[in-house]
Amino acid sequence: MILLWTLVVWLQGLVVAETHLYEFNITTAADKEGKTFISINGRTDTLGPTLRVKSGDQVNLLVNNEICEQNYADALMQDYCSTSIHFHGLILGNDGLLGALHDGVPGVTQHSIPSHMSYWYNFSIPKNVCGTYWYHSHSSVQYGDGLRGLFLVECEERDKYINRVATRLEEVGTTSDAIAELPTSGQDLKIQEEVIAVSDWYSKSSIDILREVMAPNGDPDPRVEGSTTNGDTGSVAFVVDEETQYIVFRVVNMGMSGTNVLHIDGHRMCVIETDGILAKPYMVDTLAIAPGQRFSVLLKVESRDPIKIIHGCSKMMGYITKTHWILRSGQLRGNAFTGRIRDLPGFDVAERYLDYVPISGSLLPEPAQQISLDYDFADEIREPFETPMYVVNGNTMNEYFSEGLLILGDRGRRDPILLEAEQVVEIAINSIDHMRHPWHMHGHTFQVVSVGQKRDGPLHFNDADSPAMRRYKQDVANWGDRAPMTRDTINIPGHSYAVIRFVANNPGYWLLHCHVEWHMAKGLGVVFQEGDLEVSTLSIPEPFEKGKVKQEQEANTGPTQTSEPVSSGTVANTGHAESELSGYSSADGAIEEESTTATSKIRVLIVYICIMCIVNLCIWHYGLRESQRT
Ligand SMILES: *[C@@H]1O[C@H](CO)[C@@H](O)[C@H](O)[C@H]1NC(C)=O
Ligand SMILES: *[C@@H]1O[C@H](CO)[C@@H](O)[C@H](O)[C@H]1NC(C)=O
Ligand SMILES: [Cu+2]
Repeated sequence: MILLWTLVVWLQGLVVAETHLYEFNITTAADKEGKTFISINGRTDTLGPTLRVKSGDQVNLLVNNEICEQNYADALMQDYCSTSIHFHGLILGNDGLLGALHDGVPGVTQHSIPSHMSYWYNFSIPKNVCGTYWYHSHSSVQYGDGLRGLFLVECEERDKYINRVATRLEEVGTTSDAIAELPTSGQDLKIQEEVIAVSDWYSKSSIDILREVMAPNGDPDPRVEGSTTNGDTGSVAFVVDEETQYIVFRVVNMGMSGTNVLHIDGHRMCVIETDGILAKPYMVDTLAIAPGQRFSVLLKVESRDPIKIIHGCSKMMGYITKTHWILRSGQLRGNAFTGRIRDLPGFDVAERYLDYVPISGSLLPEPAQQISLDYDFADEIREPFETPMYVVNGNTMNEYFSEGLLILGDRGRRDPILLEAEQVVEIAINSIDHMRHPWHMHGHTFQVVSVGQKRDGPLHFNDADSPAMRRYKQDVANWGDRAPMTRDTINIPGHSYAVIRFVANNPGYWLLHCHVEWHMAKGLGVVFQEGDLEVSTLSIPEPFEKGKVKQEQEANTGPTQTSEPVSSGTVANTGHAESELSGYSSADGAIEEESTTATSKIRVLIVYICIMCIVNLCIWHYGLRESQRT
């Protein structure tokens, strides 16, 4: 019987795994104000279609690069014309191909996709990956111009967890911060899912701003002039179904710079996810999201009246302030918030690394390798664009990149920083600079062991008596065997540090970089080498000419069927975001082509036959026992 059960479970696994075939036609377009931006599949805003999949699914994404119609002589524009896609936060398994080959970093893991060429990103989502991710170009400053979108991975475990947290909130209310003693299963509650993807906004296109940033005396921090929410520069409304009791918001900062802040008037938010990792429920009044970061928060809808969502997007001095709305059908917006973002209850842009801890796991053991990285804006470094650059331990990120590919053994001017394979590695990222920077790690989520406060200074592991070292030691002792906050992007205060810890068990070449697009262009990051890599040219997917692929595609694609996202159990995905200006609708339908392939249909058929056989077997088995009894 156990054998049969395992078989059924295994077969169910097969049935659920779906193949998603996506195609991105990437072009340039002009918006209403005449600003040039990058459009995916003809969209009219700077947010691409949402890709929504399940853990274990296969994703086959065809990218067609039609960004530039002509050839350009200048280096910045040439760089801007070719492209690549990075799947931010997705730690892909090494199934057939090395997971690193899908990381989408030109010069490191792939050749960039030239004008009028195409490229396949084919990979499967590992079973243990579930949560809120996004995709974006890793070429030039294209993501700010629109080459970005949500990548949402669903799974039953997450839905059940959200339901359990909501059930607990029904019992204990939302006043205490930490919510403990979750029930083993949840009640029947109506939970609606919505997305809040925020970004800063500029009146010029990113490539025009980049020209100014890379000028001989270019400012690395161009002035933020506005913000967008779900691609919209105005106020957004989330329409709540009549019976909805809770909303789970997936919050993503897809911006080029600047922390965003959210506060829901008269309500507290319950944080349950940090960058794809389920977190122990923790109530906050105000949420801060650094560029690249994601959170899921659960909101108990306490009022049937219109509810304000107050949104601040930081600029050099202060915040761009917007009011969005949670409305019942037919309700109108009220008066916008007129106060100051800094005065919101619980306002704090520092990482709450002591509060947002994962639901399981423990502090990784003492590291075998410790690395300190000091970063600063270096006025004297002027290559290769004759402009001041950022340096990390004296090098700019561009120096690690290769004319060929690191993953094929080609080398840049600096060798990548070696990580000890299979060992626990600890990295202190030190801001010598006075500004706050959001750092993102490719290929790993990490434990945030310690984060300094402003002016704690750098952490050097050989300097036993610095303020940073004292805080770090205290934090390590405090964790004991509890797991620290785990994520892939972290905000580091000026004149301070963060210490991250992970196991170097994912072979590849991985970037660790500031996620401010302008700072990345100015070299703020490093490249790690992890493991011994033997990748042959044969296993590297190559960009190719489009004409040739079309026939292939027709041959491989079975009957096309647009699959509606299956609403899974307790969390209904209704996607009601509606907007004042451009009628934004949740982008699930925007994907042009999503189909199960013919082969997977055959597989489903086989599985169906198998299940019927098993059912028959069970009936026969049961019948036999019954007849023996009588
Ligand atoms: C990716 O998948 C598509 C079809 O789904 C196939 O035509 C193509 O050859 C695959 N490419 C790579 C590099 O795996
Ligand atoms: C992309 O462009 C090709 C060629 O124009 C077209 O056949 C295809 O349907 C387009 N795909 C999408 C998703 O818009
Ligand atoms: Cu990234």
